[in-house]
Amino acid sequence: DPYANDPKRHPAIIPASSKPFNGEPPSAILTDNFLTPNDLFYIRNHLPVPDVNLKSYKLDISVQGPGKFTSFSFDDLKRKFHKKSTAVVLQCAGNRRSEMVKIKPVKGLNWGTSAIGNAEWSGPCLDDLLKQAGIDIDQVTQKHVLFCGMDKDPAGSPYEASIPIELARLLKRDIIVAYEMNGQEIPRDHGYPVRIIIPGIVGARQVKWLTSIKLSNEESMCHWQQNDYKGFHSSIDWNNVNFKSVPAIMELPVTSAICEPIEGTDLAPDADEVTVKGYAWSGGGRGIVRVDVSIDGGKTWDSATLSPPKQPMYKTFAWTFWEATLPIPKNHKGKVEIICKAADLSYNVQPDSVEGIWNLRGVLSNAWHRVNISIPK
Ligand code: MTE
Ligand code: MO
Repeated sequence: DPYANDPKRHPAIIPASSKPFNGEPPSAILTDNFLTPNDLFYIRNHLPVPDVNLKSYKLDISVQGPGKFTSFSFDDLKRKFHKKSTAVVLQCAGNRRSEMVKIKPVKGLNWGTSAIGNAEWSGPCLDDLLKQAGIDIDQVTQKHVLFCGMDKDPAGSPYEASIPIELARLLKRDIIVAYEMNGQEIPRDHGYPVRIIIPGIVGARQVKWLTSIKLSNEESMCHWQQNDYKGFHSSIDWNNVNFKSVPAIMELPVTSAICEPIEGTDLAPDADEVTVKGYAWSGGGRGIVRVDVSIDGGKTWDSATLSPPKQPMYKTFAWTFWEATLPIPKNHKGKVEIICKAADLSYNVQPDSVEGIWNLRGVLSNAWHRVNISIPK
């Protein structure tokens, strides 16, 4: 069993699959901590978790063509470079897929609203590493940066992802070659000893168990770069899908979710208000400017109070928690629907329903989030 050596997981993590292991924390736990505790951070593995020996660990850097080649030990990464720390959200492209499944079945893990987490990642920035290797990212002619992991499929192919060179330039000093997660060594499930953190983009490119970085003329040929993690309209099915027709998902769209109260909560019969809490986040470092909440199914709205992270609005890589206390409508019939929706710095908003964004793989599920609660009479 290639999974026999996988690490133990916190009992609160709700499994979505066991081999490979995938799981998310209960949503009400998420809003307890701005920095999601390491053992409660969602886990998204495609393959068995590698067991990496720190002494023999090497990070290889290479450039296609000139073949420039450098290698760093774990000690090099820790001692030779300035250590940068940033709070960055990782979110799986499939977060909130379970809402899409209700419209029509899709292929993928049945994630709730917690395939997302926010951690402080520390390590050298990619630009410093490349400079040390004699590579100026603004000058190279290669078009992609490839990140290769140490986890392999039965045929021996590793998990790999890539980003376009323009994105690497844009995020130049924000990309972290991380060896710490929330001030501790990165747990095995999250990429021990080293993973790449590319702020503002989809989880799938945040390669764990990082073993090499390559500047290349072609993007990664890995299955999860080429034939997965792409978005399509709702008439594309598994018979007519052409994965070559659209680019790999990078920056994610604006999203928000209600973490408390949870679906099906019973309030006290005499409750006259309810406190609602959740998260909001957008890709590309776009800060959150507004979270709107409704307790009457979207007829009227209130503004939630935001707790923005201390990051610049154009480089808001962490999430924004929000909270609102809403009066229970007098004419409620024993049930109310709470809704939240966020706007980001570009005034991008969330779609009001899942129908219009349904896609065969159940990714990019960012419709208004709805939670139904009861007030017994
Ligand atoms: N990196 C490797 N090497 N192998 C993987 O399976 N999964 C990716 C990404 N990096 C993956 C990987 C996906 S799809 C996501 S959403 C994030 O890691 C999840 O990171 P986490 O498990 O630390 O939450
Ligand atoms: Mo993912």
